[in-house]
Amino acid sequence: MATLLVIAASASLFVAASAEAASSPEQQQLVSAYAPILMLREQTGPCKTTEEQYKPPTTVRTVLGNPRVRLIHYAGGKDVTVTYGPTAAEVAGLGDDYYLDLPGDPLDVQCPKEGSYATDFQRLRATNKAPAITYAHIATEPGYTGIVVQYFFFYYFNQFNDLHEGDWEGMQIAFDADTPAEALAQGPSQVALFQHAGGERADWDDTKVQKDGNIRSCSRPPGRTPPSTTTRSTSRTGRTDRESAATTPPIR
Ligand SMILES: [Ca+2]
Repeated sequence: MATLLVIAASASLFVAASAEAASSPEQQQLVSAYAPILMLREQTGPCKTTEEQYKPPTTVRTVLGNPRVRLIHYAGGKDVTVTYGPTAAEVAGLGDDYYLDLPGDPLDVQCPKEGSYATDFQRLRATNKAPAITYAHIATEPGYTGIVVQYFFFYYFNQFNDLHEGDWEGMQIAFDADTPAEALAQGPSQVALFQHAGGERADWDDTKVQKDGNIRSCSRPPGRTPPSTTTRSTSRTGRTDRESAATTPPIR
């Protein structure tokens, strides 16, 4: 099973149709039942790197098809421009000697100058090209029982300890079930959050999953490095927190 759904993360969940979506009602229901509501630090200025400059997580179309983005092939010791505004079909299957080059230099960000990542992203938002989007994927793995619902969040730029163009964060909820209908009936068995090279996993009913009414928060183990984003993920039936060093209150 490999169904790609696209949903919008907002206070009122909206399930958007997409060319990739060929899902059953049970799959849609399962993805929607546990759809996260993200809470991110409020931004008080476009260039404040202690705040979330790249909210909300958005569509990959901020990059794919963007005529200001180049597809580069590193060949013969040189960067060679293949095309501008590459599509998903054009980048699919390429080797690691290809990469996408967004306008700007991650090591020399000159916000709010024209061409900086934050100002570019603000422009995308202002022209309705960066809507709030969560990607959802129902997955199985050969040799393993159960299914998982994965939620992926795409950010135009990563502003944290390391700086890079484009950034994926994510979470998944595991079910000891063979079908989405069974998963809906049984509920989750585990939850995992992941970012960069790290992550955290917990049984859905693990003692460190603290219940607060019908809301549950997954605590961060002592000594863990804070994640790269200021995201708090919430589902209708449970909540998992990703702490942040930022001090501004989160917004939904
Ligand atoms: Ca660049």
